[in-house]
Amino acid sequence: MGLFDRFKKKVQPKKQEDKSKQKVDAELDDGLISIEEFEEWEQEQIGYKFKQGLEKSREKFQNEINALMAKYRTVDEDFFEALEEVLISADVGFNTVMELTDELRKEAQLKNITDTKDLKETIVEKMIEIYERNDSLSEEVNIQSDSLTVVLVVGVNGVGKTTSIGKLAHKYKQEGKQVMLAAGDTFRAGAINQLQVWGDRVGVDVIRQSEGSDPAAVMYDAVNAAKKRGTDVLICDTAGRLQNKGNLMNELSKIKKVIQKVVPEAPHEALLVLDATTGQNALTQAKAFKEVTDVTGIVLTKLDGTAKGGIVLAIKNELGIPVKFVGLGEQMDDLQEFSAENYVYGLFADMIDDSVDEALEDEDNA
Ligand SMILES: Nc1nc2c(ncn2[C@@H]2O[C@H](COP(=O)(O)OP(=O)(O)OP(=O)(O)O)[C@@H](O)[C@H]2O)c(=O)[nH]1
Ligand SMILES: [Mg+2]
Repeated sequence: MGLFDRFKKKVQPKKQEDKSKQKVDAELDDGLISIEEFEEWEQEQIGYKFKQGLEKSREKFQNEINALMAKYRTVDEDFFEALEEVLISADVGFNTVMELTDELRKEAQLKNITDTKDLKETIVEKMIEIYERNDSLSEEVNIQSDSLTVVLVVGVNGVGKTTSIGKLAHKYKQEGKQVMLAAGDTFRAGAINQLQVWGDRVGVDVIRQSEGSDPAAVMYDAVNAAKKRGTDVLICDTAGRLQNKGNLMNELSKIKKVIQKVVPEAPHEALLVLDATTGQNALTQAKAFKEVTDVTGIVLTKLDGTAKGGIVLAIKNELGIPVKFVGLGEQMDDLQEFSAENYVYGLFADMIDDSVDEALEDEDNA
């Protein structure tokens, strides 16, 4: 099934939602549901979250691509070079851009596309294709269904580790799981309290020791407590120091060792948090962390704060680590499981909606 057919399926229920909005409006008189309630419900839709969170990227990307198509009307080498520039400026990553445009060149030739406007859909399709190509990388989060799951969260200072842990705790608690947090960042002043605030907000226990104590000791306590209390998911905060690779490597391997004393197959996930607004620097951090520990997935935060959302493609394609979660805002439910389809929808929503509308109209007229 082609990409746009998949989106058609996605958008059709949305059209029904529009209808239900009319119904909602009708019911308003009866005082059954308020506009606020409807908006709240609308905002809970996941596609909508991606659309909202990627607004900055979408605006920049769509404006630039539209400008490009207005300037270059025929598909030629000048057009491809200008397209490469647009993609690189969106942080898609040099190698990924080259791969993408090479394939677009071939596809244009194969399908005999000469008008740049007719290449729009193909650009979107190729982006998803490149993303999904390396399918051995599962985006699925390794959560045990019947025993303790330990999630270790690592990353440099300020990328959003603690915030993401709070949001993750909220997510799993919402799913009915018993969640516990471990305050493993004993290094930065205030870090333990910051995690405690999240624990209180979400309503989950935080295992902590005093500032400056050994993070491995905190983890050991936490895993034991989690096991004893029958916790489902234990999420561990860590300090984000990369200034000294040797130290970091020692610290992380010590933490892993003590966790494994209690749960041999743990940690089930070692999530590296990267800040999308730092662009290519995020890739450099990921490479450095890959050298010191086994990273099982990426949490890409602050996508809502950048117009360069193309970084997701670069991460997957150039690092070979799956993006498992994305941060799309500062609210508790703004951390979402990553989906290539929702992501690309967020990047091109207006264009996709238009194209799907056209297709639906054609169907209606047929
Ligand atoms: N807009 C936005 N802000 C975010 C997101 N994730 C985190 N932040 C903000 O980023 C800032 C840093 O987040 P923290 O969670 O404290 O980062 P950290 O990695 O734990 O930092 P250290 O403990 O200092 O290493 C906070 O102001 C968060 O609100 C996101 O997805 N979107
Ligand atoms: Mg922190």
